[in-house]
Amino acid sequence: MKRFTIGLLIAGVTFGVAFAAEHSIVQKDLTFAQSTITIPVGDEVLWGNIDNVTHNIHIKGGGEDIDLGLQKFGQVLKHTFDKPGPYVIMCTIHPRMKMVVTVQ
Ligand SMILES: [Cu+2]
Repeated sequence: MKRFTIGLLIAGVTFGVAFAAEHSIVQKDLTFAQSTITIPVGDEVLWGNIDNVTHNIHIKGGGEDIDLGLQKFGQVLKHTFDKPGPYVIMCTIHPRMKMVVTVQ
């Protein structure tokens, strides 16, 4: 019985870790490849700039206002979303570049 309980506990921990995932979104032609994405709390979003210009990632929502800085061609910026809510992601260099990450 004890052995069984420990086995379940280990399986539970493994299961929990397997659930944290990464979501990749590229920036191309001055747009985000996806305008919206819905992810679970704790997941990470990666933005990859494949435009031949410099972009920026600015995150607003969930009581947070985060600037990940400048992002040159080929560079990947990432952020882990630990709190639920809608987040507006934008490029401050090209203000028309926007997307929404919904964390639930
Ligand atoms: Cu930009």
